Amino acid sequence: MWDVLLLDCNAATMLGDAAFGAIRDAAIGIRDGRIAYIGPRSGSGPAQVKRSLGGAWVTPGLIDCHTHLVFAGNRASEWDARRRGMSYEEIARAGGGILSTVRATRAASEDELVAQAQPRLAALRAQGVTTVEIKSGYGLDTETELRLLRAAGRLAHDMRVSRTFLGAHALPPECALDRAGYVERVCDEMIPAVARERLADAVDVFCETIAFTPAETARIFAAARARGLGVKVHAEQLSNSGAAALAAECGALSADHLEHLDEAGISALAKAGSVAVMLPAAFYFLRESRKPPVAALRAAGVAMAVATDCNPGTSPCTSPLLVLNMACTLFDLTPEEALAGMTRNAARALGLALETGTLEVGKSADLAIWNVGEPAELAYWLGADLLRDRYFRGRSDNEDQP
Ligand code: DI6
Ligand code: FE
Repeated sequence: MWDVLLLDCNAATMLGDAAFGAIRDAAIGIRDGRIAYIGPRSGSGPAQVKRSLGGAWVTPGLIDCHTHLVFAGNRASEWDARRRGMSYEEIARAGGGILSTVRATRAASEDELVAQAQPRLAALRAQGVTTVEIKSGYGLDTETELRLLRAAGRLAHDMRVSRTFLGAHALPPECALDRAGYVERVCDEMIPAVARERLADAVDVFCETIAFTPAETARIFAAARARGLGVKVHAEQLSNSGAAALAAECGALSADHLEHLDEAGISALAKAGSVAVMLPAAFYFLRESRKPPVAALRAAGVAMAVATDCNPGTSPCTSPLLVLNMACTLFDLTPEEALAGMTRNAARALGLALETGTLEVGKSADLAIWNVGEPAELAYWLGADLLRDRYFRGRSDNEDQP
């Protein structure tokens, strides 16, 4: 006997040979928060509650596997300066950019950080997100970095939150003349504290000419590995530094951005099984022109994920559905690749592939239910309100409904 049986629906399981792993006229049985049955209606059994979905499509709950959702303030004025001709690098070198958000974030309490992040998280939820990754990186000192991760942990209501420590996001102003000293603090003070208090699952580094070098990145990855934390990297966004290959060799869960990724980087990701995370909203917002090598990644069999990169500087985006469209329109993914990038492959990028990301018996019943005629419409409409319901661990957002 199942707790809930969903009927009159089509399921995009994101598994198997059919496009989107589709099962038409499907039934989904849920027991103890997990998927207990997914298949044709004819194979389903008794349940305490039956819900008819009126022909809607059910997909895995969306997974936004790369965000910087917790921060204070915003950078609308900086965006305006860029619009008038200043570059992101120029703003960063002039002490703006990430460091202006760091100033606002250091001045904010944990409660304020939670309160400011909540509407952004609500926007993701309203578009079917059931798992979100949240990075620190706007504190750049031990106390504020830990505060950001604690605030992120408090957002885990009706939503799975995977936390990533990104202390190596920028050099803090007080360490401007002591790069080595800051990297040492990240490795010897911050990562041990994060691991001790179990405040993050992984460690990320912004490896870029305006941030950290490959040698510094390697050192930080070694410290993360030594504490049993996963690694991921912001790589080849504005230039090619070989960071994706470096991360792959450390067994990275993912390498993210990748506009300037080269052949060596592609083979390294393929060999390691690391996920390539596409962030088209940042590409759009920075008016970049160089696209990530999607065709070569596809040919090499590298799994691709897609995420919002929600952050105040380069991607103030809280719309995963818009990002699905951008992945197709700007980066040439197919609608099916884009959706796999926000479900199955995004779960892999977070090390959560056994728990969520596909509609499969045994996985958490994390579902998004959509008012669309075909799943490709999820990547097609711009700004439409498509979500009918969402289940997290078997619980509907409209739990009162019959
Ligand atoms: N890459 C990005 O796109 C963001 N961080 C990063 O490492 C930008 C963050 C910001 O500008 O606030
Ligand atoms: Fe980012």
